Amino acid sequence: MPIETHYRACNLCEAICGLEITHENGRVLSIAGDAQDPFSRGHICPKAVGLKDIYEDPDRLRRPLKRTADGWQELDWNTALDEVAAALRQQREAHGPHATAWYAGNPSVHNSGTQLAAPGFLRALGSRSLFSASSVDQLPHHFAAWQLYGHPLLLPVPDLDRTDHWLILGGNPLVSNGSLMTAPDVAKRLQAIQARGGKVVVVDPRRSETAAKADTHHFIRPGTDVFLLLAMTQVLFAENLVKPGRLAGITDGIEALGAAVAEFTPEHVGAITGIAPAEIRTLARELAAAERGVIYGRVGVSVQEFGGLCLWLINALNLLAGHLDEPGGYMFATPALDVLGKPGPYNRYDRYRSRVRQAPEFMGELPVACLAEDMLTPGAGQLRALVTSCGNPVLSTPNGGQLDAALAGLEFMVSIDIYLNETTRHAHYILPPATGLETAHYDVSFHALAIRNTSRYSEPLFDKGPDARYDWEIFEGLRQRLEAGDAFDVATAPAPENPEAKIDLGLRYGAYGRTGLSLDKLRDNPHGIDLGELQPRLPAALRTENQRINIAAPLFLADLDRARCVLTAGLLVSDNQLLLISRRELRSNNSWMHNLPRLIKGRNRCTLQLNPADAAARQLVDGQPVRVRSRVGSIELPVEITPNLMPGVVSMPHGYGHARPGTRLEVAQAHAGVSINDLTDEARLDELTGNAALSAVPVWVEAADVNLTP
Ligand SMILES: Nc1nc2c(c(=O)[nH]1)N[C@H]1C(S)=C(S)[C@@H](COP(=O)(O)OP(=O)(O)OC[C@H]3O[C@@H](n4cnc5c(=O)[nH]c(N)nc54)[C@H](O)[C@@H]3O)O[C@H]1N2
Ligand SMILES: Nc1nc2c(c(=O)[nH]1)N[C@H]1C(S)=C(S)[C@@H](COP(=O)(O)OP(=O)(O)OC[C@H]3O[C@@H](n4cnc5c(=O)[nH]c(N)nc54)[C@H](O)[C@@H]3O)O[C@H]1N2
Ligand code: SF4
Ligand SMILES: [Mo]
Repeated sequence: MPIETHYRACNLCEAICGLEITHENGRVLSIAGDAQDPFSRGHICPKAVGLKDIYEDPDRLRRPLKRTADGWQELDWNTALDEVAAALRQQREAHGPHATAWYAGNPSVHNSGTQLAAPGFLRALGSRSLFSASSVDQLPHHFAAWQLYGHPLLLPVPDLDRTDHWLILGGNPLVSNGSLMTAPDVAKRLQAIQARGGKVVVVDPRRSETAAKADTHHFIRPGTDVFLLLAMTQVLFAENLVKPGRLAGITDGIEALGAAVAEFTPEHVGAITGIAPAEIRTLARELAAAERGVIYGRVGVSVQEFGGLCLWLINALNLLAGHLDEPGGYMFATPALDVLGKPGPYNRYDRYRSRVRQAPEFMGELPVACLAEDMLTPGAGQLRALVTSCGNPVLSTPNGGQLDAALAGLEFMVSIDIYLNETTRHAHYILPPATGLETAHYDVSFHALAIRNTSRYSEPLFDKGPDARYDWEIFEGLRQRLEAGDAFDVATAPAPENPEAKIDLGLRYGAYGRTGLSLDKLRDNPHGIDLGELQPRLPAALRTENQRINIAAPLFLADLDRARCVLTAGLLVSDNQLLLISRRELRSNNSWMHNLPRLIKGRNRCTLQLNPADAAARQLVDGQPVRVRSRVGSIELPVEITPNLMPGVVSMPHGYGHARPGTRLEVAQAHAGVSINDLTDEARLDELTGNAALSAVPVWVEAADVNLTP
């Protein structure tokens, strides 16, 4: 066969870059950026080659596995689906539907098959014990969108290509490639802001890769962004800089907001944040003065105790400064495929609570920080079984060690996953779907979060082969069996429905349906279709009952009391403790791409970064192994001394900690590192939204008395 070229979107992160892949006889020869993709314009990052490496990884699972006394046994698909469905039904009969929990991880939103087919399975499962990576990531964003705009998925994004002032809190897009902001080649877009005379400002306890390229960087003490944001809001009111423009007519509560923030002057919050009052004033004034400006916050301000308040205030500041729904500001995409669903009021909040801690449900899910305790605490309603899909919560959720132990005690667990890893090793069955290059893909979520309206569909590159199942076939297979019970007969059951039909229908009835957009049209345009720059969408897009924005929503105002208490009492950190934060790295993706030799090779990146002053105070030298302890655990890793960390703050990557028995990850085991989430504390939660407070964990750091192998 001759060398052929295939075009598809990379589904490894939110940037959705177009790829040009050459291949011959079922082997990938090269992966490059697709220069003809109108959105990504040829950009890729080092992770893109991971698609070839995942496809070829000898450790990737291809057939269902069942745990037996003699180890893992391969099963054929029908037997595996029959046995799993029977076990799930048995659990339901024995303990009721809610005793079986579900955890969906991050790649769920990067897989249209999973995204579209999992809901049907969950309806058949009937459990409300649903958990996901959203509660270690972005619930505050959804919460603010729901409170202000009426729907949790109505998320504004920075209009990067037209802004002249970009203020970033707790995001490192030059490494993450952007999040809740789909913007391929963010580095070039950032440079373009500077080239047209604009300014980029970063607020981060670490001088991140993005901060290094910004015009200004401010260190902030982790977890205190809420105070900075309150003070910036106070400055806008105090200095008469509030100018919501055309949105004034549809916004309620502006006065009430001014009254609520009045006490939070820059002088009042300066000490706790570590940012001088004059600098706080400048941050507020510059945002207000910018003709086209935007303040944007991401993981760093979302995974903290006041994540909900932070995201509220980020939205509020954009509105007050006249940047909401304005070109160059904070805008809403108009996706080709609508993700909001049925019109009508959104009421998925506090309809039920987590079992032990009584944390409220939001968006139909409970905080994953509560998952382990709801499994471990005996009594009525105890969680006995778990289904995971696309997730590795042992490494990705707070106090992963506790969850690790809880999973070992479950009566039944099944994982839909491509690896036998730290989490799935506890499963009784693993069902591995075809993945990546073997699948068709449409970015259901990320076109809706993109800084430009675009649409792109990817065909599978390789045939998955007769022995593999797509993720949607697995979900549909389980759904049918749960619904039919003993009456299920594989010979007569209808073939699982390919969710692609839903995409086609959505496109035809969507915002661009009239212009002829359909799946066929996307098939004819393999580089994707540009649908133009972002358009103002308010008030029509609002989903609030009265079609107005209440910028002083009562849930936020009430939550201010928690912030007031902390401001009065100060942070609960002793003199010899440091505050732990996380970092991401370019050649890795959360916990699951460490088994790919090309990406993991090189120096050990699982290090504890700390400031020279903090190192000197502890008499530590670069590279020395240290022990890091928190309320919940203790780990050891080498120290990396760098002025890029704010004094009093330490940083390490998440997603490591692969040295656990019973996994099938040969490469990752050799680069095991340790898990930051063996230190993060499940008790630390943003009580408003249920998001885990992974940032600003108080820890003790001291020299380790044993040598670590590098
Ligand atoms: N301390 C700390 N913890 C964090 C973070 C942090 O910054 N600091 N970040 C948080 C964030 S933002 C996130 S999103 C979470 C991520 O948390 P998780 O989603 O729980 O973890 P991942 O590492 O993304 O694990 C992905 C899993 O999906 C599997 N997988 C990959 N591709 C496929 C596929 O096509 N199909 C199926 N079925 N499975 C697949 C992988 O094998 C792996 O088991 O971690 C969070 N945890
Ligand atoms: N290469 C790579 N890309 C990825 C991922 C990956 O693992 N690797 N993960 C993907 C996922 S799931 C996500 S959600 C996105 C995340 O995308 P981003 O949010 O852009 O990524 P992070 O690197 O987590 O950036 C968080 C920043 O917040 C800072 N920070 C920590 N605590 C605080 C705080 O209290 N206040 C402030 N102001 N800043 C703080 C950290 O120092 C860090 O620079 O990245 C995605 N892209
Ligand atoms: S930036 Fe994200 S989407 Fe683009 S190539 Fe890298 S991993 Fe893929
Ligand atoms: Mo994430």
